[in-house]
Amino acid sequence: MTALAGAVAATALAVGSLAVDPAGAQSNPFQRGPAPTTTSVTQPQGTYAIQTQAVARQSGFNGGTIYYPTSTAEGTFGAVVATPGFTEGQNVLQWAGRYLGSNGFVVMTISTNTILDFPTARANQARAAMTWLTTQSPVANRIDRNRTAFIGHSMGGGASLESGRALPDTEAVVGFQPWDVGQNFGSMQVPSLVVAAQSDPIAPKNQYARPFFNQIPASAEKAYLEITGGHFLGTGFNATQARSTLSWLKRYVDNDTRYDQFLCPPPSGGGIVTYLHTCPTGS
Ligand code: 9J3
Repeated sequence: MTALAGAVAATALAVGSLAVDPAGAQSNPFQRGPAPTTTSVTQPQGTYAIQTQAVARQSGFNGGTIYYPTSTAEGTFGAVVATPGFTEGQNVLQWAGRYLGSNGFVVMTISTNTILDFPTARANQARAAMTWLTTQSPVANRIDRNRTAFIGHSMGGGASLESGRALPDTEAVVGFQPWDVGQNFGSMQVPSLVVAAQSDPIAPKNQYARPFFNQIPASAEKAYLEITGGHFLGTGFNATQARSTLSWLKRYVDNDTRYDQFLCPPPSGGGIVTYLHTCPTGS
């Protein structure tokens, strides 16, 4: 179900126990954490204390690391599976585990079955990992399994787009310098953020990120963020890339419109070369 439908369902089930704001209006049941500021969203660490847990190889994927908020006081969190690129280990997405986990998501970075797997194999593994994370993992009860997202670098970014296309009930996808072959994302229904690097000879933006963005229909909601830098931008913390990633996930996984300010009007500065978007606003 979409996050919006989930909100309606959750509201119908949980009415009476939900927090109310001082004005008496019902608050967003998926909102987590304090209101963001222009400073907070560009820090490598958010406000939640997090714990990490190593995951051994499982059926369908090669294990990984879970980053999750220690607190259960606010209820469950959305789930994010993060997939690395060709020859890369899960460590390249440690920054995303720490940043997104400490901002209120349960994140699992995964290792792929072999480091040479191509994007479709990576996508299959990411979806297996999401199923395991949300139903069988030690943190499954900390997760709202109706609120999921896929992110990844390079072939892991292409894999994330493939997973979103395959699972239209996914809330959001983010691809960092995505790379893939033989794909068309014209049937995408999931809000998708595509992050390109300006100087990337491995996944040149005009061959990969930009056509992927163009293929995704505007009805899905989409953005193309091009930043100065090279192919490995997605393998470490970059404040501009992180801010847009967090805002995209908060907006679509958590319905959190407090982050609209970082999506529309579009961000500028911080190395942004081009930002194309469907400019989502409101709830
Ligand atoms: O995952 C990636 O960094 C994609 C790179 C790539 O050039 O694959 C070529 C086979």
